[in-house]
Amino acid sequence: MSTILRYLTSGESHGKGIFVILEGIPSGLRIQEEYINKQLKRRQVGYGRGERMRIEKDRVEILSGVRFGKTLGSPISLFIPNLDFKNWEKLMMAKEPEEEHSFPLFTKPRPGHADLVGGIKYNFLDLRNVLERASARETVARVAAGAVCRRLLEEFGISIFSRVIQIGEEKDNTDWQKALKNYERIEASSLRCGNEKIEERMKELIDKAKEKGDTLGGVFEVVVLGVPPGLGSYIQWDLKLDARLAFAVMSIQAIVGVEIGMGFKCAFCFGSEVQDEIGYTEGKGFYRFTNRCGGIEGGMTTGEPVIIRAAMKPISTLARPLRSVDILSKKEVKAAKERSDVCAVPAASVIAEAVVGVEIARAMREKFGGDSLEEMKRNYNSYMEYIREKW
Ligand code: EPS
Repeated sequence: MSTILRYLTSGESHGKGIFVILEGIPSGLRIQEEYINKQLKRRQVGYGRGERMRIEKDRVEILSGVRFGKTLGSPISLFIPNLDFKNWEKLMMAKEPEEEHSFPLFTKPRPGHADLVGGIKYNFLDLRNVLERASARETVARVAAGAVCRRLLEEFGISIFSRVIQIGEEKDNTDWQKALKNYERIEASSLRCGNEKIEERMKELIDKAKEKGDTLGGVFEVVVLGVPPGLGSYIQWDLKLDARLAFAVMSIQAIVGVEIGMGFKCAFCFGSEVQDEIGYTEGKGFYRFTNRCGGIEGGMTTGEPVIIRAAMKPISTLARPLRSVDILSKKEVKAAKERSDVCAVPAASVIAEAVVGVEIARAMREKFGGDSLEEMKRNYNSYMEYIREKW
């Protein structure tokens, strides 16, 4: 995978804040804090979110890489303060405490969380040192970086959408084309669900899980429109765009499966039911009769919409905790009970939009290069013209 566009995040869940350095955005791209904030806000909403979201009002500060509203081509650093830090200062300060102060150790690892293995690996008896960084609070940074990439993609007519298609057993079978026609509803829905009745049933499921002290996962779908053909490549394993998208989405906390297009269903169908037949008309050029492959063939975009779905497992912090073992006493205990969300699938779908945006932006930068946006556009336009004229 090329490093033409990359980002690094840092920050602990209850530390001072979350940081990201994004490198590889060409110069001359208009970007404002408000644009990023809009995306940060979309990540914060969602039925089933816990108390923390009432405390945080995520707002970004652009620290570098932008001057007079336009990118400089230099690394862009973004900072999002944790408003909850003021309640955690004593527990999360960077400097050594001046006087002895005692604080409770986190010693009861939660099954499914990074707590236990993280403690073993990094040699911590206070598992807070693990959970602070393993926490999905980190995803605020990905959404911030993704927002800048989304802004870049807009310049090329590329847009990214997402919706929730399943919570627990409750499914929305509407196909994406129909669902996108009603995208305002999805944006306004606290579950990012396009269907009011299904949404109600999903909410009931979440309420039931909450009553039982349990949590719920689900499935979301991300759609990318406007991608040119030929992003990614078949020539080397780590250049394949489907693999890169899967990696990016899988890296989001609690994601356990990713599929592209028909995905797993392909395994149960005949080839004739899976492949997308090719057509050609003068003027329009080559096209597909269907888009079962989800816009990617041979690790490259076909020019059709890119369709990605991912499964999120139920959050591992349970109000009615599961069995665990205290790492100090080695005695059986109930796992630690932290304040947490019951369901965060809608937030995960917005985070997935962001990481998909980064991958598509990177693939665009690989294909069209350019140190300035103008140069990148020139290269893009000449490629599109070549396709129109020759293909
Ligand atoms: C999280 C636990 C909760 C979530 C958090 C992710 O935080 P807290 O422990 O402070 O209640 O709210 O998500 C966010 C803070 C966020 O911004 O999404 C976890 O353990 O992963």
